[in-house]
Amino acid sequence: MLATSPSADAIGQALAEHGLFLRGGWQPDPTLDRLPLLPGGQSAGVVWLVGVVGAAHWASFSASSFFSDGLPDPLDRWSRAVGDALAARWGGLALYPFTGPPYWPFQQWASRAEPLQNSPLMLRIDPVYGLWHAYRFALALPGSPPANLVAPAAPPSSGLGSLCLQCDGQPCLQACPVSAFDGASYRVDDCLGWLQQPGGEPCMQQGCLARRACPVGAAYRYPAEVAAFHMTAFAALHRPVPAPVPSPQAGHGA
Ligand code: B12
Ligand code: SF4
Ligand code: SF4
Repeated sequence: MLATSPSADAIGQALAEHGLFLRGGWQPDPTLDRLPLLPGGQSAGVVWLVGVVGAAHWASFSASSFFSDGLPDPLDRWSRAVGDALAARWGGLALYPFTGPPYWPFQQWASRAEPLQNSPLMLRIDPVYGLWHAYRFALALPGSPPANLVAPAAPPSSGLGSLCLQCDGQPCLQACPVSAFDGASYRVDDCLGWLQQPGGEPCMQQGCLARRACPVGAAYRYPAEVAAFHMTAFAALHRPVPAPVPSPQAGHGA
């Protein structure tokens, strides 16, 4: 078994083949984090977060058999194929954001791995990528974390980060046709109801207009094909129903 986790460079290179990005790592607390034991029976020594940034993964994913085999949940199945193979290579486990409920707290984990901030859309905002990043899996690996693993300052548990507090006019809160976001909550049923109407076409074809209104990381906004893929999955899987909110299993969350 490895004495230390593979270097961030080695992981990043392996991910680059798939258009995925290493977003950072964090050292778990064996008691508090309640992660599963690894295949060797030991506790994870480090957890690396792997995600998409803009549409960098799209060429790899859309060329894979998962994209065109006609079976459900292509992006999640592609993620599993990549994540499980890398976890096996390094003697660890891949954990996924879409398995649940209960869900692994990926946004909390992300804030332990990289300098993210809270946004009014409830998505974590990145200073470079804006709202155009999401997670495909986490690699829980054995061994000690690298010595240079530095935990970022965690965002406050509530309240906006400085990017959003200083944002002129907060256009994300003005852009939704049904005002689904009020800065403190998200009326999912209002959003989903609108997406079923003819007026919801711009959201369906270009992506959430509130998310697109954000000026941060504009260069990383999803192109139409990628946005439409995610919005179709979101709209199909989360039909408006009375509470509770339906499970966002497949294809969700990019
Ligand atoms: C459930 C869920 C939802 C639910 C939210 C229900 C609710 N009101 O809580 C719904 C289905 C609405 C949703 C929607 C979206 N989500 Co979502 N969601 C999740 C999921 C699977 C679980 C969250 C959870 O319960 N965690 C457990 C708790 C203990 O952990 P936590 O870290 O504290 O999680 C809190 C937040 O994640 C929050 N939350 C999660 N998503 C959302 C979305 C909104 C709008 C709100 C209000 C809150 C919210 O609810 C949790 C409880 O407080 C996570 C993946 C994950 N495993 O974290 C993705 C995740 C948070 N979602 C994500 C994304 C991108 C979206 C969408 C933009 C994607 C889409 N188009 O489908 C949409 C937003 C709607 C839109 N108009 O585009 C990303 C966020 C990435 C980031 N930059 O922060 C995640 C991390 C998935 C991923 N693969 O990366 N989501
Ligand atoms: S538009 Fe402004 S307030 Fe909204 S998420 Fe972007 S930076 Fe934050
Ligand atoms: S997808 Fe459209 S309707 Fe839904 S929250 Fe975004 S802007 Fe509003």
